Amino acid sequence: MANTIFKKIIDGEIPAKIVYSDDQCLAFHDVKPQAPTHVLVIPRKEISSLAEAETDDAALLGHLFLVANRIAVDLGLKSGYRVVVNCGVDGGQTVDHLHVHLLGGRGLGWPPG
Ligand code: DGP
Repeated sequence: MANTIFKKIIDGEIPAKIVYSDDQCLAFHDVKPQAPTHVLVIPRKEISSLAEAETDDAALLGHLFLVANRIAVDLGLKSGYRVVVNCGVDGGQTVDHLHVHLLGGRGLGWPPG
């Protein structure tokens, strides 16, 4: 798997505004926020996309979502938020390291573009 920008953040090679970290994942503010709060939750394990996740990753995937909710609570997103996983070219994925977007702080339209 390619050494992505997110792997460099995990390894501390490039800086990020980290909001949460544990032995399984890391969360940091998106450099190009699409909402007042825009955080990325990424597994430390290198999984290129949701399409590449395996059955053994089930607990890890669940953990990412629970961490996203914990961050939403910590950041005061009382009126709601959205979590998004972009997958592949049509999904708009640009970084080939699985990540969960946590977006909040404004009303979010539906359907997405
Ligand atoms: P996606 O399109 O789903 O692959 O989202 C990738 C996101 O990653 C995008 O919203 C911008 C963000 N991003 C890209 N490079 C960096 C970086 O170096 N630092 C941070 N914090 N975010 C980045």
